[in-house]
Amino acid sequence: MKDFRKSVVYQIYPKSFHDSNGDGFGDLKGVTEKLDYLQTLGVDYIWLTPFYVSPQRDNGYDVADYCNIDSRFGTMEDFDEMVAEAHQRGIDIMLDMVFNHTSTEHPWFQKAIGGDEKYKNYYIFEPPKDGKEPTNWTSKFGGSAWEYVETFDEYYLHLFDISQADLNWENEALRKEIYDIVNFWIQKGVKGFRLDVINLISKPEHYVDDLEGDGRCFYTDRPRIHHYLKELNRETFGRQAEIITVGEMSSTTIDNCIRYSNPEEKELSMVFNFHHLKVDYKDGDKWTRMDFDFLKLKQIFNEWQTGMEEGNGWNAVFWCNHDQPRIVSRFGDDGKYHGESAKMLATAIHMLRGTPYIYQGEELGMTNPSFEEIDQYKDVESINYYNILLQQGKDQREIIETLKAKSRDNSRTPMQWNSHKHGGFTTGIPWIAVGKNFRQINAENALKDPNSIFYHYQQLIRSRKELDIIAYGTYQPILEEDTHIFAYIRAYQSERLLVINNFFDQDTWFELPEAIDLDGYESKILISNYKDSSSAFKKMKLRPYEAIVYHLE
Ligand code: TEU
Repeated sequence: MKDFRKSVVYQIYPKSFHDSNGDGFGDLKGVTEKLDYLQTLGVDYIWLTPFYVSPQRDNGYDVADYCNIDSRFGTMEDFDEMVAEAHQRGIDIMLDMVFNHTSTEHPWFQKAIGGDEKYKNYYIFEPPKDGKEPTNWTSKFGGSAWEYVETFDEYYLHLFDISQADLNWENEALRKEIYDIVNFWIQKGVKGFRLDVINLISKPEHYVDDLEGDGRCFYTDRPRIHHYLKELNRETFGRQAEIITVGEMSSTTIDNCIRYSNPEEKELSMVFNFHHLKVDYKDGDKWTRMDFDFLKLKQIFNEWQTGMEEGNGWNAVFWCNHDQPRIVSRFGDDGKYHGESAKMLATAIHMLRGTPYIYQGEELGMTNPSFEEIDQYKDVESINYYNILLQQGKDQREIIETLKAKSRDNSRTPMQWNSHKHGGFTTGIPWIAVGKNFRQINAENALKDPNSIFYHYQQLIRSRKELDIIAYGTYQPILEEDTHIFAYIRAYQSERLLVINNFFDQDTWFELPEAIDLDGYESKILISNYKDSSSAFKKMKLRPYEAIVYHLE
């Protein structure tokens, strides 16, 4: 049985991964065709974002049928073939389950607005207050979180798009439907689940205005959430020890994440949190531009690493996903030090205590595409905010500059396979444009170059299999005040790992603090991103974005 702490998960956004039939839209057969590539990389699981029947307003996070495959992605036969072919290569499948909301095209919602009380109770309908929305809460994608339904003179809640209606988890019949869906996929051989914004499902009994914020304090990590997760676990994946789960936790806390992921609580295997990816938000607002705050980034990692370790919780560790800009363009350098910085960022994350997640193309150092025109953007959130910022009177060019840095489409451009037209993603017209640098940055080039970012990732993954310390070691931050270096020590039995990362494009000096006693160890370099890194670890000059991991025995 696989140990999720020794595993690495690779995230696939099927729509942008590989198109097998030339319709410009990636599909499941396209995934199957690329399994050899993933086996070469060495990953244990692939997490596929939703490919279920959906109107695609939010690229599949608006599900209209949880147990069938959207024809754009293929058929159930294609799915079965993908699972079988993946298993043959030692790769298991993790599915993305969106249970905070459904599409308004889901038959449940259609019956609900048709007046069927049973299904109306699957959702959250509230009467108007003073002739207006029940509360002042805002949607994560902009605008009110409530949409009016004239026939009932009531509003339904949607924390995301208008077409994503929030489900009522208080309703036992709804919960039962959800367990049936999870069990359906378990029977089909799925070995993992990623649960979309799962910490938002516990809603309040009474709906009131949020006088200080957007409403999130009323539905984030609320008390019933732990009850729901325990029940979900008991009724579905908890019955099979080998199934792993990861919860996507929005605006969460360490204390809650310990409860979500401590094995004794019987909720989930691990959790995503996003605090480290908000260090380039000015005053907490995503739609601003600012250099990342390096000391804050370190502080957040250190708090989460030590906090989760103390509570016996488990983090999913990551830089990239389909909602985040490309990390090399964000905290690295997508120009002069492209290779060095991409490898450094990979090293910094993979050596942490937690299960690493790699987002498609990250292993190639794919960059933000710098789309200049609004019609190149496809994401509902980006388009909504473009309009909101325009209405606020912001300059159109300025808004595009912000989208270039912040849009979720930055990570959704097609996977760059080779230097053929559209990067080898499709023989048709891709649904979203391919990054302009696909002739240099692509999988074919990476596989030919022994020095590529790809092989650095491969080595990090292999090391995790070979050395228990990477999975099981404790975490100790060092040089917490250093303004250039992110460094830490992992310890396991009599072994140590010393992990040193220069996050900037200048030379800087590393010196092991005197209080840290690493005398008497034999040291060797486990991995580094320069050919001739110093083998002495106590004091050294680090070059731009240099990353070195010493294994001490
Ligand atoms: O995302 C949850 C979420 O709140 C964010 O990642 C959000 O996209 C971002 O903070 C907005 O700035 C999950 C999915 O990953 C995302 O793709 C979906 O759109 C969303 O849930 C709704 O299902």
